[in-house]
Amino acid sequence: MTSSYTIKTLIILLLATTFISCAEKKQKRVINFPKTDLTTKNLIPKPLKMVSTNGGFALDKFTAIYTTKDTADFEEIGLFLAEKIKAKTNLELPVNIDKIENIESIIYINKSKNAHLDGLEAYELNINQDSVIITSNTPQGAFRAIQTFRQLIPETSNDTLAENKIWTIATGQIIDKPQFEYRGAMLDVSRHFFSVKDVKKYIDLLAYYKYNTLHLHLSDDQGWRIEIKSWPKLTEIGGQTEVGGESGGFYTQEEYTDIVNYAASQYIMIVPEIDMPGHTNAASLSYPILNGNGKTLKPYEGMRVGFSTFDTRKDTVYTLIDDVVREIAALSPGPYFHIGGDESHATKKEDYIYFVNKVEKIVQKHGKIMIGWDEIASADVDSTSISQFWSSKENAQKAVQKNMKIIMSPAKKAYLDMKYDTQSKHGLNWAGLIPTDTAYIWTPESYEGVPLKNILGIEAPLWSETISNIEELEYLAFPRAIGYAELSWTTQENRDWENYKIRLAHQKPFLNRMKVNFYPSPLIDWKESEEPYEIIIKN
Ligand code: TNX
Repeated sequence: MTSSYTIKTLIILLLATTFISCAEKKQKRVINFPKTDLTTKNLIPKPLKMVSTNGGFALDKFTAIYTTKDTADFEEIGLFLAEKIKAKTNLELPVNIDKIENIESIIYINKSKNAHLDGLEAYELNINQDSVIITSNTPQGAFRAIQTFRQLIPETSNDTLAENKIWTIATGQIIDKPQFEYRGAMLDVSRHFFSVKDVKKYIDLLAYYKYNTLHLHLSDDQGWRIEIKSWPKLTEIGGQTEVGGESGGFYTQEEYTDIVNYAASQYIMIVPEIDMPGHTNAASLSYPILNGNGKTLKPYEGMRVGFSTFDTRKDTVYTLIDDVVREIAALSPGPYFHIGGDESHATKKEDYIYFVNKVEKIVQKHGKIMIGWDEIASADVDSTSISQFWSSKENAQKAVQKNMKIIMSPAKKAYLDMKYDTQSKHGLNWAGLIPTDTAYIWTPESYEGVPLKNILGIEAPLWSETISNIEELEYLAFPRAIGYAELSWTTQENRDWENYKIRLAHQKPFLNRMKVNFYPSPLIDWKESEEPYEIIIKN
């Protein structure tokens, strides 16, 4: 036990005695809860360990939130929780307010070395009769714990007393940490552009299910989506098109930074991707000197891939890439820069290898770790670079031989843009149909012979050829993205489709409240809000 742990324990005890004595002065009320069971709550992703103590914690207007104050992060997490509690229950809970008259229970977000677990995102949640104690050594862990707590708050209160509504939280202990350190979703903002507002909503939903990464596919044949100050035509020309001839669009550097900061406030990192040397029609249209396929350039608003390439033997190409990586890297605090590298069918093999080798050095020069689609493993890449497995088992094996880490995104299982079934309103089917159960029932830990030790995590890509607004995005992403959250957080022994299916069914009230246009998969017996607990209050 560290000394800071002891001090914090004392603070808690002090708070506890103070609020109990306040409560005594104003006549302590007694609440009789029915028997609860924390272990059967509909949490996604399912936590590592749960113990039920069968009692109740009353979340109501007499609850206050306290946090460790020596670091601003924890206080912000407390404010985030207060905001989410307000949105769900309309309760306005004070955060770190000294005056604690009328307080009967506390939620304490405590920065401390966890007694049971370590790891960047590990946390412990202890729910007692009068206190909820969240413990983590990091703000990441505390933030993930808050998501668990949000999910434990019932959608409806007991309505026996309209004056003092109580949301009963089952008591017990949760000890939790993720299986994989990289838990991502990818959004293609190139084939169709999505506004900052849409991206923020997606971030809110991903954060609720403990994702920690959003990869943005910022360039492709159909559009270049991020302002590059040193090469302005990339957006002035390359940003004006999208699939189907609609209007295109791009993020200014300020808007991109706004997305990065918004994501960071929910402990989500943005991984920027500039796809090259193929998928570069929009870039070459903006600066024709980059073009390497020898054909006349035209704006491209179709869906076919594999026809474009940079001229890998021109210095100007690398000058541009150096500037692009430099400008984007400076705006992206995360460790990664994604260079695409997929489906470069118009690039000769030796040119492709030459290109990837050179670009890897540029990415490293700007202080980032390179990620690329699985094809990059055919170049002489470093073991520190990361391969994203989407289709080729052979490429995945090459990455393993090079001792690279791999992000698992196999198209047949993890592509959010595949149709659910033949009736699906949006989506493609080249990798097969992916109904909600197929998306969940696979084992990333041992998929296609990739050893667990090489797996950095899982990412679910959402390509946007067939979707152009947030409703369509939500239709393809939900509910499947919820399953990928569990696959990447929860260990294999704690996963089970029959059990998951029930927990998923109970996500409907949340998805409705968030106005998510999810696909109501017929495989799921979707549930409305549960009946609130019958509780008896004696004053
Ligand atoms: C393949 S996956 C692609 C994308 C398409 C997607 C459509 C990958 C690395 N390349 O360019 O948008 O299929 O599902």
